[in-house]
Amino acid sequence: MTGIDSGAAEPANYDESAVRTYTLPDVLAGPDGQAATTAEAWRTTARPHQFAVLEQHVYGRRLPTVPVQVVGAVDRAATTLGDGCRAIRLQARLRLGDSPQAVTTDVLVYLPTSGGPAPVFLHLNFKGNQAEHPDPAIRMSAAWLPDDKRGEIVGNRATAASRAKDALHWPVEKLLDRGYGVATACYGDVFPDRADGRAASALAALGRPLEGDLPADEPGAIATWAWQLSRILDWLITLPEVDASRVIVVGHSRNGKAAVWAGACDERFAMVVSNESGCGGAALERRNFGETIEAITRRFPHWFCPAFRTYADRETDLPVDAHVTLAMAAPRPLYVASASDDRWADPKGEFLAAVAASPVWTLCGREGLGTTAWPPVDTPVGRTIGYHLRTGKHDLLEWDWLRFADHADRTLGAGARAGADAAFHPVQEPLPVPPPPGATLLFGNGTEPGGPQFTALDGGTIDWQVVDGTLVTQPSKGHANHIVSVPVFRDADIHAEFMTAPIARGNSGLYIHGHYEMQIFDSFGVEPPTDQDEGALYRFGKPLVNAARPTGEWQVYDIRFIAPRRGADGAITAPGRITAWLNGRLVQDGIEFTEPRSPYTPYKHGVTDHVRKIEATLRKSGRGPLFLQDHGSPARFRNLWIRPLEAADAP
Ligand code: GTR
Repeated sequence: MTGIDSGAAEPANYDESAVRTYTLPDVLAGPDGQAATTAEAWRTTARPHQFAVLEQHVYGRRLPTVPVQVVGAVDRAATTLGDGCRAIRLQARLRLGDSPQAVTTDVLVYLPTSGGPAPVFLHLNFKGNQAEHPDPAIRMSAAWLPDDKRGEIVGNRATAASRAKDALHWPVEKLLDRGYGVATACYGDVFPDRADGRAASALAALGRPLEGDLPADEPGAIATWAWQLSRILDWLITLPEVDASRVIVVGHSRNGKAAVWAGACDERFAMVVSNESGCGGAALERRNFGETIEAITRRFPHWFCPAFRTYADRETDLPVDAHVTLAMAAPRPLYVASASDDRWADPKGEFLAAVAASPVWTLCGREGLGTTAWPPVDTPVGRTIGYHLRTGKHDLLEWDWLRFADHADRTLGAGARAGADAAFHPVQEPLPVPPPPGATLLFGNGTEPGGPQFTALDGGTIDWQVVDGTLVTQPSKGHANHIVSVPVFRDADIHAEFMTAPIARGNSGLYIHGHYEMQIFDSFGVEPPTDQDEGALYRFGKPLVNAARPTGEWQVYDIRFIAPRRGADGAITAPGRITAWLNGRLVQDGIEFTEPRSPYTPYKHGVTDHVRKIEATLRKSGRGPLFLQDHGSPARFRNLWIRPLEAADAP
């Protein structure tokens, strides 16, 4: 799905050094030009003002709500998709409005069969629902579609040859497996994507002017597609299986422009995803890189409001820019995705718009993108705004979707993998990070009056040395000279700063409760990292990304540890869960675990009476200490602290 016409044949500037210097309009400015300084002022004054400017100069006026009715009955069936994935499939034809000219749109939905109401990803497609998935029961689209040369769309209608042709771009089974529902409809249902498409569009039934000189702020196709997304939402949120507070709007390319505008017009969308929406979407217009206002309004005169065209070759006069469009999503989660070869969409301009939108999130008390450095390829970054630059061309692929799901897991606490710790976003720089209130310091820099809050495995004094304010592992032959914290805890946030040594591959680890090891290992540059590399929950889960730094550099773990719960008979009744950040990157996202798997636990090696006592306490109370592992390498530690999550464990 490279869109219908990638624009690659058009001449464009692709020279970064030829990008003009520019000043962006102040996204926080209200009607009097004064910047909002509170979240309240943003909401009540600056946002409505900036929204109106976007309506007036880019997308046209927001289209009105109309009643939505299901035509006939909803076709509902339990089905089995690829990989034996079970799903509920819904197909419904929705009539948008009650005028005789009202258009209809055909919506296809798959919902997971387990769990409560599901969060749902909604996107518009380019070739009809039947192109989106191999399920033979999907109804053929009746929409007007641009002909293609592959015989899939002939005479402006989809043919059977189009079935499943876009399935690579919609990983339904993978998303269902992650606990998300998915919904789609064809953009052609409400506005045929051609210069004279207006007359046959939904705008006729909405009483809009169809030809001649249109008002400067008259909405076009993008506004109409955004309106279609909202009307589908009207229906989706009536379904008991849909979590109405967690519908995520996604769009690719021109449909990405529609998705960001839908998110701006309709704050019921819980999260907004722009996939390579480029010019007129997420990319800054002021950067003359790739597609321009001149090119887009000449090739697609029907997409924007007429006023937008007047900014061709004078982008710097536009009173807004793409950062303002993106900021309309605030304070909700936003995700901006680019692709490295998609120069026409200006990947860097998409990133910079997300950077420039971030102050709105800050004002609203959330962190925006959290970085100003354009990340390397295939390295997702961000906080409430997420961003990635996928390797490859203009496209929407499974990898992109799974990153959107990661972002939704994290920011909305949605999906099967999200837990109560979705909001765990520890500060990891600059180092050292001081212990927060309520934390117990186990070792700071060696000057603490009580000394390190650790004992040797026999309960006696540790033989690990304090050198230059760091606690240095004293390796032993049997790799069992671990040390164990005096304080015990059940659920806790654990912070550890460490440096690996160039011996025995820097092997060490944080053994939580002596059973679950967050790995410390020289894994810098290892791709792909395994469940034995740094960032792994040893033998349970590899890290989501390799965030390891080289040996000799300080690194930092922040771990939210939720201990497994056990019944009276000792059997696990609820799994444990870990969310962990390593060096500013999320490496474990609510991973669940049950019985310990490591053969190296201190309950098996170097067992002493003291260790046996610890094990007995753990069995009885669910509370245990933190062990620092000796694995033959003189790893260094500093600034180790634990913040119990339960009042009973508070210092
Ligand atoms: C291109 C257009 C882009 C983008 C793309 C698509 O021709 O110039 O703005 O929208 O189409 O939709 O694939």
